[in-house]
Amino acid sequence: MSQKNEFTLQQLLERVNSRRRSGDAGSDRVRTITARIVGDLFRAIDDLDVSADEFWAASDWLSRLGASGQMGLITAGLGFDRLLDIRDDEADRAAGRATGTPRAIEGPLYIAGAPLSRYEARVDEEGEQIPGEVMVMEGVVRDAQGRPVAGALVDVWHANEKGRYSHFDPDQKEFALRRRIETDAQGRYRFRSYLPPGYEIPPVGPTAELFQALGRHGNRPAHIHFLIAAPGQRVLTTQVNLPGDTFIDDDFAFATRDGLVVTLEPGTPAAGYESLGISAPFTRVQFDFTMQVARDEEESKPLARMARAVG
Ligand code: MBD
Ligand code: FE
Repeated sequence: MSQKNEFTLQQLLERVNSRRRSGDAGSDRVRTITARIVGDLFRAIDDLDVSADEFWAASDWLSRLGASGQMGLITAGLGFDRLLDIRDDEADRAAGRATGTPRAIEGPLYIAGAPLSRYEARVDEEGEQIPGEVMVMEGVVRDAQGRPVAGALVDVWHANEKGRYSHFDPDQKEFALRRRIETDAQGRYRFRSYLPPGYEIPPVGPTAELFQALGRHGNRPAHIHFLIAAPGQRVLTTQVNLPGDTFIDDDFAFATRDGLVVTLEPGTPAAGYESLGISAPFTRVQFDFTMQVARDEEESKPLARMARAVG
């Protein structure tokens, strides 16, 4: 009897990874990466003696993960987002590029197109009810030489008092706690909001399921996200952390960076901040951003990761 269709693991893997339709070039890059990942998984299943039940449970979990929209939580929680930052940092060091403000992961909760204003903004909603400690964050966007960058777009977003982000949370208005601020002629920006609490993954869903099984928590320390773009400058994606949070050195997304923990200045007098509706002492946060020179046009495009992925 001929042995045309009976395979060992290795023979099967070779076939899976070498099949192609004649005349259809496809993508060598996709083939290379797919072959590596499938091969690594074949070996993991074999080495760890993964049962059929375990395999199909994992497959079902992945289906539910995709349907739930929580893929971005899992990539962050399993360290992939930080890994990409580590690799970019290494590439910068190897290329001798000025580092400037450390990068920090974008995370899965950015939404493009937030309301835009010049120099200053209220990131929180105006109103009687102030859901946290009043904060003004302000500073200058600088280039690698320390010169102010006028007309930089500072995109800022953070969680509400319950640790939830607008757009994903049906209880918040569109673009709540999301704004874009264009720096003035001196490169300055400032905004009023309130000190946000930390974030916790949804308690029910595929992410919580995996983290439970891993015995891990799903907490991020209090943080504020930034995506800063200016002509000729490399887009800077980063976050600042508020000091004093229990999880500051135990972020489930591994995104805290030593250079990005800000100092709070409580009791700052209101004088000079009236245009932000401030009439009593408040907590000030001072933070300057230093950008890198863009090596090419691509590096200065103000695209978030979703836009990069599809475009
Ligand atoms: C967040 O708020 C966040 O910033 C990241 C990276 C992941 C989940 C929630
Ligand atoms: Fe966040």
